[in-house]
Amino acid sequence: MSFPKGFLWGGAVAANQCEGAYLEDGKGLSVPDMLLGGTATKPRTFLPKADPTAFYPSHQAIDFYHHYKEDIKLFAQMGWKVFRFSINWGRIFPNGDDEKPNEAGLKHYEDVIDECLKYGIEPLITLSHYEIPWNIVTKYNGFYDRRVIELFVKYATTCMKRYKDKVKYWLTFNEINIPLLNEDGLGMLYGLGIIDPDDLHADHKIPLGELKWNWQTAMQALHHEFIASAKVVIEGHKINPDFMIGNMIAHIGIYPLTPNPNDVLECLKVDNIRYNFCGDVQIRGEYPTYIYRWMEENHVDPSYIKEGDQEILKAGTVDFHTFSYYSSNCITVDPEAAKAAGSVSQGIKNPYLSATAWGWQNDPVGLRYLLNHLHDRYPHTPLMIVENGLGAFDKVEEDGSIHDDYRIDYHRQHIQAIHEAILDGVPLIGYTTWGAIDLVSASTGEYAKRYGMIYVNRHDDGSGDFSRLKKDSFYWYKKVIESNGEDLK
Ligand code: BGP
Repeated sequence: MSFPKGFLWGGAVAANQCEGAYLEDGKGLSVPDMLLGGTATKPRTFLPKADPTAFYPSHQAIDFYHHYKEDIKLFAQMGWKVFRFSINWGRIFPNGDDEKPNEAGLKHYEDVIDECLKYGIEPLITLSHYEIPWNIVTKYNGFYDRRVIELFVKYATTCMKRYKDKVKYWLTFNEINIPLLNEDGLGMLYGLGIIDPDDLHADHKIPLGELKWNWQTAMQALHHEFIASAKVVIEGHKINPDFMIGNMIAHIGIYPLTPNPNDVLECLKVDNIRYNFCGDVQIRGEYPTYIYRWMEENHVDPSYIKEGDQEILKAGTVDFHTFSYYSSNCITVDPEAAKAAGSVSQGIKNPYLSATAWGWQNDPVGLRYLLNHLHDRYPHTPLMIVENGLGAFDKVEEDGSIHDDYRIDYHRQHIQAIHEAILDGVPLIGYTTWGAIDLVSASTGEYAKRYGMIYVNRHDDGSGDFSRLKKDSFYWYKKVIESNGEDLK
């Protein structure tokens, strides 16, 4: 048995990481526009007031805004069946709460969609990929404020009505669980639009009142995103009953560091809170029982759950479940053992795996495990991997070739693992590689961490003419798609 007929092969990007043109055609500022670039060892920094003299890689990104025709043509050459991209909320409603949408923004995405359709590429649109309008952050404290639910629903349904005959696949919030797993708190800002009060400068005060960055704040805002997402599912199906509307979860595989039953139990708890909770709400349509004890232990008062919310969650369950997967790490209750094992990005090192320069451990077997786990948990929900890729430094040879065999190996191993999961009986409908074209990294804000199968000549010192080059992985992925996953050589 091979990959199913009609399997959705393709690639994924996010508007804020590729478009650039950050103030063009009426677009308003959004969260990533306020973040300076970092490096593998120096995190991205947040400036609550944009500094005109500083270099923000995402302001130009790879200038996809003006290169989309050329780029989609390259995607078509690879044989893509689907292209996942996000609409930047601030291009449609520059302040997030404007009365009328910005026609130039709507028209721009319509052109991008038409360009995909011209080549028979199915658009898969993420409605919110860390692109909350800045005005929503400063005026409302992001999704902490219940009024933002309706603002998001208005934005989402405006897009859905406009593109209803052209776009079938939609995702509401990218990596909705990100506030639950980012220890540095960036997930609060990216995912929920809430600024750390410590980051507030005197000249940019926000009426935060007593609001703090804590679980109470995060869980309330997250609840509002659940309601917003469910409402968009309900309204979306009225706009076009054939829409497939999905959720999106960030999955990092986790294992107990040792067979100590306490490590195993801790791993289960972490898995539930960080990774299962959001999917359980969005797929089963209700809060899982385990969350109530955790909320109590973490001083979360659920009084933000209002009458009628349960019904909305039940009626607004998603049609398919999508997720990102890059790496895995370990969990232990023993701080000494953790120290001895060493740490990697967002967790404890697994001695059986190797890691990239950014500390992301490569674990294809973990992907097969996860696919089986998700299918067991949600047996009636189709699954799709909408992000998987390798961030690496690439070298351009004198003749313009780029030999990224490490990236080919990464994707080969993961596609093999996916194939095994399909043989295990997992109903997977598609796979979009992350990046597919180089772009600005979400966590570090740099160009140097490249994911693409298409190279973009643009660098962290602001140099580069944005020209595109095909990497070896470009030709490899084309073969994979042509053979529907048979030819992985
Ligand atoms: C996911 C995000 C993407 C993307 C990717 C890679 O969390 O949804 O936007 O960027 O991770 O992460 P990074 O760019 O930090 O390497």
